[in-house]
Amino acid sequence: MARISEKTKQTSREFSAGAEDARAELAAGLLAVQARLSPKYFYNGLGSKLFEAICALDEYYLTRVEAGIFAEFGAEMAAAAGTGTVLVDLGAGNCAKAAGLFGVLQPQQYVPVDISLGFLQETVAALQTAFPRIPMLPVGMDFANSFALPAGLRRGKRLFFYPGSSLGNFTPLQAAQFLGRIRHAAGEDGAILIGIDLVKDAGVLEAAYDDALGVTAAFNLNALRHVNALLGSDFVPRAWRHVAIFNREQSRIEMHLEARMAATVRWPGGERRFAAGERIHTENSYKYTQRGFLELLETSGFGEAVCWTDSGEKFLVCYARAI
Ligand code: AVI
Repeated sequence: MARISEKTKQTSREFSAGAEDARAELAAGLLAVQARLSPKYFYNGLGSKLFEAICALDEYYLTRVEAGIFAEFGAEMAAAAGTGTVLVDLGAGNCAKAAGLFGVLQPQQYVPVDISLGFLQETVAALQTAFPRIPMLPVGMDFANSFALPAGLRRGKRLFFYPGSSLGNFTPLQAAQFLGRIRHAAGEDGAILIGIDLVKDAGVLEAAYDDALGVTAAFNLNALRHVNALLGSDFVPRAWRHVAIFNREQSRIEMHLEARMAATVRWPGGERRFAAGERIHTENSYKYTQRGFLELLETSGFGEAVCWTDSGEKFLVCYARAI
């Protein structure tokens, strides 16, 4: 019989404790007066592919417009940030956005950070072949709640890269706390290069989150399949409808799943009855004005910002240094 090492036992205990935590979090969200589901449950295998498809949609201008800003102003960004930085890419995914800036930024080290280390290591292996002179240090970390950079980071100016308006998925308070943690990790001479979506016409925003092909609807509904797999619940995705609305007062797109008819959802140790029309809140995507975003950066310890936008002022990219 094969022996299980102490390390393996510990890892599997940690793993099942993690699964238990996820089940407790999911059940608590489903039983809340206003039922909710964290947007992190969008991203199982299919969900990640659906998100990639969203980024290619006509209506989802964010990715396209941000890429245009990087293409047009990349050299100015490098002039502001300087070359030879330690480039820490938060939520790196396939690393494509940062890799597009390697030419101008010429980092002395590239540190992509993402939840899934396995996927990141595969991506970095391919990237390393294309950029053999840039040392790369992939890090698997759920950086939304805590932040600890590994030993092995080179000395020198740290440039944190956080594109894609991912900050918009935090509440403004969480966003300030998150930026504060980055500021701490950046050190005295560190800086941030960050992309954020801007407030605009509700019709444009709602179309971006409720596209004609129904890809975002599938992305939202797929979270129920993911929850079924994790919690053992019996959600029937067909019985739910995708809803995306712009809440102007809160300056955020809200995504919900709305029960098409009354239904009781059961899982081991719990159940919830949903009335027809009742909703599960699945995501907020906050939209900022340039002024509001600069204030947020300042309250989080970043200043002297230089910002770039597109001709339609849809999206904003800012470089700001630790102050
Ligand atoms: C990842 N995040 C920035 C996306 C957004 O726009 O808030 C997630 C998303 N949700 C629906 N479409 C895209």
